Amino acid sequence: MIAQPFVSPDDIRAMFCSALSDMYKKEVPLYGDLIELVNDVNSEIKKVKPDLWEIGDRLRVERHGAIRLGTSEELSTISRMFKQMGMYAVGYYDLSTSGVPVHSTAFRPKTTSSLDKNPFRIFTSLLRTELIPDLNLRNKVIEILNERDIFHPNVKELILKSENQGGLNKIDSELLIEYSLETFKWHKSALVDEETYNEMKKTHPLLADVAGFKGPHINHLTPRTLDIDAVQRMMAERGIPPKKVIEGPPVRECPILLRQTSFQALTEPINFAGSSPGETSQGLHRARFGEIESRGAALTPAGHELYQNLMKQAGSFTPTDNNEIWQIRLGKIFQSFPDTWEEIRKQNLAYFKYSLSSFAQSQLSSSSSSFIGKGLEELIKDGIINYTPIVYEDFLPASAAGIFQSNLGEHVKTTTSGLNAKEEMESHLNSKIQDYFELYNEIQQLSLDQVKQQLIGCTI
Ligand code: OOG
Ligand code: NI
Repeated sequence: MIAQPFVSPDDIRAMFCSALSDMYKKEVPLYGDLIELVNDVNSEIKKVKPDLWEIGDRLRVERHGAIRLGTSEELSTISRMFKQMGMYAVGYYDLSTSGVPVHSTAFRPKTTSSLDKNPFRIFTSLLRTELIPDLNLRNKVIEILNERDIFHPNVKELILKSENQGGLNKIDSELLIEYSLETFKWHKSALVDEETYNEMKKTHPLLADVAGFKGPHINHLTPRTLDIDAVQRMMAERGIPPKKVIEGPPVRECPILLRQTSFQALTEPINFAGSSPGETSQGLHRARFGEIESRGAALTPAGHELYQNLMKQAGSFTPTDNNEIWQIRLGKIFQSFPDTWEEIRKQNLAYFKYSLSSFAQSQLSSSSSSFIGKGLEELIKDGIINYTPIVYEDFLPASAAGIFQSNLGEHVKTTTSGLNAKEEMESHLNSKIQDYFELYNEIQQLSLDQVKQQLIGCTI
């Protein structure tokens, strides 16, 4: 028998992303409407601005999703599952500082070629049961979570098989996707009875969402748009109720980081587990929504610091604000964040990819000596080297907390504790969480090294 070749993890991720998106479209038809709206807006923008730096082939398939897990064992298995799809833990987000009792990471591809192929990411939060103040409830939640198994047995077998043999063939890859969807699907039947559900919800709606169900249903998927302000305006016109405000920085000539908005979470009917066999009662649950994002340049630590300081100056969105007022306020404050790529680069606020200009390429064979002795700045000035911003592939903790809050409703904010939470998460992932600044820096440095190779003799 001829051995079948292994499918590349990048291809498995692309298949998984599209299967998950198809499943969610069926489960939440409004998400399908949102995708249509985003595709319409993106096609218009592409017509008017064909040279936009952020347009790539990946745009039509680009998504992120989010799940909320209950135990470290779940996190551990899911990280092994995502690894088969070329997704690794990048970035640590402690949301307990914003009053949400979880900490999170994002599983995503890391290399430029994998990102170009399909940048699918899943924002993955883990409930921190130690932040549940009532001890009885805390123990009850832990017990419920320890009893459930969110993975289909075939998934666990396939992960092991892939780990042992170094990959999966086509048939196994398809099976992995088929059975992994089981983990992310919606369960109309709650795992707990009405009383337990209400007790958890009263303490924090997140508890009910995580421990109240059989699995970590995907709670949103997010396509990427080239004009989030247009999508925000048009959502209401198309009967998609928008969130009040766009999270993140204001609209700019040079987009930075991440801007996000969503439609309000649906109120969905659920069946509680009966307290005696065969008996059920019904209730309503709010968790699932659709989100839109626009991505800009990845900022350096200095850029992030400036961003955070400016956001602090803006204060917080109050109930009397609306998106327009808020965006105008932000726009004014962000005047002190440079808005040309040249200035942003000179002040080292963002990461860039460097390449040889076509002019330089044509000169290479004839007179490469003319580059000798020149530094990066001079070569850029002379039109020898071009640069483009690197897209921000990650998340913003304050925006994430805003998204959580807007979709969970009002609740008591839990307090934070536990200094070593990140290390603890890493111990369950069996690896360090990748620092995203390091990743962007590597991509930037690699591009510089390549240019240097091409221009041997200059002193970049
Ligand atoms: C995750 C919210 C975070 C984002 O885009 O910032 C997120 C959640 O609600 O579970 O997806
Ligand atoms: Ni999101």
